Amino acid sequence: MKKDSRIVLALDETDGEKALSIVNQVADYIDAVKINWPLVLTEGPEMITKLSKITDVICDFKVADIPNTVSLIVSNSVKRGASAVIVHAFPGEDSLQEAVKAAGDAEIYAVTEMSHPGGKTFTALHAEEMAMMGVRCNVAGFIAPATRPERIAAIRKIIGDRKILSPGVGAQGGSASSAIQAGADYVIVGRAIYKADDPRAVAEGIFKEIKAVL
Ligand code: NUP
Repeated sequence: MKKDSRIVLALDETDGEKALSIVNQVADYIDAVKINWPLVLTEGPEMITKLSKITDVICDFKVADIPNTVSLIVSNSVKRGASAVIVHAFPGEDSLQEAVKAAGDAEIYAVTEMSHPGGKTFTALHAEEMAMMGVRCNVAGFIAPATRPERIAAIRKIIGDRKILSPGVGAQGGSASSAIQAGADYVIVGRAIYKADDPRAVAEGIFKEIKAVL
């Protein structure tokens, strides 16, 4: 994945045509597209392949399962064109190891702490341990919350120069510049861009906001 705009578009728009149009409008302001179940369930997994012809695709399937099932989900996502897959860390070290193995040359990102308020109930309590485990398993990077930039900084201290992708910007109240300043490599932005009247203008605004703090 390139590291230019530092913006990953979370494409949870469920209409395939609209989704593709949004990606084309903002293509030069994003480093990758992240897709999740909403778009895959409406438009099918072919969407992974279609989007991978435009930009890098991160499959945010938050895989949380036994190692064999994790392996099947990750390897099939990569076969369809995913450059990266997001998995949960909490199923444990064997599942995470299997994800990294199944990804091959693609990347695995492990969730440390979720960005919504409920993320504080369980995930936040074990985020540091999950980050350490991710380092042992050699994941490419981690998901840490833009809604709590101090938590990005805490994860950064543990993981060295592995990557941090940070969701929660815009609709969930987090700010792109605060996340980057706290140590995120990329911000993940969904509704603030894909629901905007002018997605390109919003993407450009976030791009400028990030450039101003780099
Ligand atoms: O902790 C997380 N928070 C989060 O919002 C981990 C995630 N993967 N996400 C995803 O990021 C979420 O599923 C959605 O696809 C995107 C954020 O979208 P938005 O709040 O910017 O619309």
